[in-house]
Amino acid sequence: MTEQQDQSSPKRILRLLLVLALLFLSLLILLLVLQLTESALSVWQMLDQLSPALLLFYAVGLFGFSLVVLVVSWLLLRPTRPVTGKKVQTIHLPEDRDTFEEALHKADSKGVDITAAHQELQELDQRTRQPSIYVTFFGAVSAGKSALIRAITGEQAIQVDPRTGTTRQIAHYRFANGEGADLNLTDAPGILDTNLEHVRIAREEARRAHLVIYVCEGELTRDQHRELAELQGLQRPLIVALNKQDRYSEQELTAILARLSEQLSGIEVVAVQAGGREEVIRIDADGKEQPVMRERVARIDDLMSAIQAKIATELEGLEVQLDESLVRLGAEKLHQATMEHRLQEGKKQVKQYTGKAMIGAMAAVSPGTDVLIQGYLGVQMVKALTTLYEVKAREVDVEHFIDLASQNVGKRITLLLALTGNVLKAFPGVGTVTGGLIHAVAYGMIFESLGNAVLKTLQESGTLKTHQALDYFEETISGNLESRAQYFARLALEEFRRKQ
Ligand SMILES: Nc1nc2c(ncn2[C@@H]2O[C@H](COP(=O)(O)OP(=O)(O)OP(=O)(O)O)[C@@H](O)[C@H]2O)c(=O)[nH]1
Ligand SMILES: [Mg+2]
Repeated sequence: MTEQQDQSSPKRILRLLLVLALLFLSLLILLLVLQLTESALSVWQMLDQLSPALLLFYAVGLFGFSLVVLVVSWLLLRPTRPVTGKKVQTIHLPEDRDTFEEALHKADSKGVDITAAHQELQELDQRTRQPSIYVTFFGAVSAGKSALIRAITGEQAIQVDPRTGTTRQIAHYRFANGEGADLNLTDAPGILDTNLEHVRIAREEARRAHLVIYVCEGELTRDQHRELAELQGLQRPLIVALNKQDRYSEQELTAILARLSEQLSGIEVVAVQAGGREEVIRIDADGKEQPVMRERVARIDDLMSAIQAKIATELEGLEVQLDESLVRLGAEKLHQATMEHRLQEGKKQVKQYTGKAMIGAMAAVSPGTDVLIQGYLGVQMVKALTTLYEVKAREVDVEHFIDLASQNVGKRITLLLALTGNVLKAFPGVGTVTGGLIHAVAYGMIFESLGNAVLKTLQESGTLKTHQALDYFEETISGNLESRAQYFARLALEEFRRKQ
């Protein structure tokens, strides 16, 4: 027999078995169908003989039963919210200038660093006082933002350069040509730059403008589309300026403009030519050719008309949008500062309670009393943290949370005590280690983990999510055991020696 035949015979047997199983299964299904049909027919005959009242009773019963099955299935299968995993916190931001100012004072009195947020309020007040309309030039590096402002204002000091990232800071240029409103033209660093600080500066400035001119030099890339969508999402009034029109033939330009207008429905798109410098060949009187640099002609009329038309028709709307945008920017900064302040304060609290728990464990007079002390301290620590995050008391059951956390601790305390005992023994100069010292180290680790776990969920979701906090606690309590035990052993020993 050949090798090939050898391999194919087990396959054939397998296929044969499969066919037999299929036949058997089909027969079984057929029998089942027949059986069901028979039962259905007999039920139908039975129902046919029933009185109408009984028939109705039967139908209602059947309907009720199906409904219960459906509801139970839905309850079992409905998508549940994950207990762990980051949850985006909804931030309640003040809606107008005065509420924002109030929020600033409140945060200031609590010790939050409000400098950055307060600057936005000052900026808002300054821009409201001035009659100028703030127009920010925003777009990719080297799109020609600075060149456009130079072409409009004639300001020769503005740096224009083919190298990317020329503009690094915000610069304002006043422009009044007697027609319409005075403009304050803002030059911003380019976005889509490798320097993320430049990008941050530009994005923030766009949020401080009455009107944003999005400068591009061709069709938009995916990143540029995303950036524009973000600006639209922030309700920034926009005009798109397609710069460097000299690079395109008339047909090309018409086609690009049409595509841009189609993609950016609702946003006005105009073609411009900021100018810049170009190389031309000059022919001398004696016919000699020589390359020279000259300023390219600027074509900015369409953009200027679009800006003035927008201001003329939408001035009130632009002002309202600017106020809202600046309040929102300031409020976001205040929120960040508040979260940072809470985190730092929270870390301090966790450290303090960890210290107290360690001292409590060392001072415990009889076995078991430490657990009572720690339970009390645990509740106090979590309450202090939730108060810091302004979580409403009715939203959380701290005692229940500590009960659950204690059960978790109970499961691993023997292991923790054994580990800390070993770690402590390894310290030079420690003779026989006392039980209090071992407990102090273990509780140091427990409190630090628990406190940080609670802090993490508060920071992420603004409230105490019991299951999430317990998950985090579980994660951190068992991580880096050795080095954490050593750290707390050092602390406990210092305290122990100080007391002695
Ligand atoms: N062909 C052509 N080149 C232009 C035009 N406008 C600007 N440029 C050139 O584009 C380059 C970049 O111009 P900038 O004004 O520095 O660009 P920017 O957007 O301010 O760049 P960053 O400050 O780096 O973000 C320069 O070399 C300009 O000469 C134009 O209308 N046509
Ligand atoms: Mg520039």
